[in-house]
Amino acid sequence: MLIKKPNDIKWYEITDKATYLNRRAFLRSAAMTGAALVTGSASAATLPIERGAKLAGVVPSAFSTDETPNSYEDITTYNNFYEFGTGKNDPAKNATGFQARPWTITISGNAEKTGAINLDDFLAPHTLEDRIYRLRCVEAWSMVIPWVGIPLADVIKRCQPLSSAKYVVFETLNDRQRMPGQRYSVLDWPYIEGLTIAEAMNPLSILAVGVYGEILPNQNGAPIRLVVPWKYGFKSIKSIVKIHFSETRPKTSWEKAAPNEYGFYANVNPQVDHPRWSQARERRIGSADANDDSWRSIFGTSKQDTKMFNGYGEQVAHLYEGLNLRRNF
Ligand SMILES: Nc1nc2c(c(=O)[nH]1)N[C@H]1C(S)=C(S)[C@@H](COP(=O)(O)O)O[C@H]1N2
Ligand SMILES: [Mo]
Repeated sequence: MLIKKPNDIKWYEITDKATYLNRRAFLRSAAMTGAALVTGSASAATLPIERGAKLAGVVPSAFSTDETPNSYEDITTYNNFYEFGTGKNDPAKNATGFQARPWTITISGNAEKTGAINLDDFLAPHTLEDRIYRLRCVEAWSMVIPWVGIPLADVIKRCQPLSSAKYVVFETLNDRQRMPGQRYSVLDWPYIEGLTIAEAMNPLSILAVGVYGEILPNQNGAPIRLVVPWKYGFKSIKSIVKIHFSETRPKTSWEKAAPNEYGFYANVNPQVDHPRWSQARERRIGSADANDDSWRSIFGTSKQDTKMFNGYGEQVAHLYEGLNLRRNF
């Protein structure tokens, strides 16, 4: 075959973003005209590349922090999204052509309302809120991100979980054509995460569909991702296609990969170190020492203290009363 389908393009064949986008645009227009060769340049500039469309009707939230948010640049170029590569800049480069619409979410398990629903219908009953949250990655860096999202509790209530539902399980899209990082067995795909029902119902838990008032960039988990700001970033699963109500606790992706390093709870806790590094401090991306990987910076005092529950203890500490947080890490 002369023309490869877009799906056949491997991300490791991509030399740079512009070439990739041009090729995608070209292939798409070729496909639309029945694979006839289209001359001229199908302009990459016509694609929504750098920034998304503005979201309408977004209201502020009292849960937002007044700390200065990171730049759009920081938030969209320093990412963890292994479905698009393991380097921090890989998702920004490799997710540009990802088509996040149309999108279907399937709700299953122990609930009254289950089934497949398209994203627009899923979101329709909800009011979008600005939620400026701290994000603390287990790798000891942090950011402040102005998300736009909906309270997860409202979604849960609409599903009417049965009393037998103890956990909510989330799954990322499983498609190695569209998510080329899934061709590498760095994790047991699809990416899976979970919360207890009480955690999911906490008012801080949101499903985010935007950043800085605009639709979620692909590298941040388009079109919809979880955000649980008191837990390490890996709990905040991206590009969700399944929400499942379960009686039993799921084995999450990072738990499966390294059970002694990444627990189910993954609450931010400066007193419980990762087996391979301290969690006492964090490096705020964009700050003076953020890109200083020197020994002095890593072990020195220039970094800021990490707070218990990432500073959200007032809202969430009660969820863990009586739980040994060292054992249930
Ligand atoms: N599906 C999926 N979700 C994911 C990840 C991933 O690799 N795949 N990485 C997690 C990690 S480790 C972090 S820190 C956050 C990063 O979110 P951000 O890139 O939007 O800042 O996404 C989380 N959600
Ligand atoms: Mo992370």
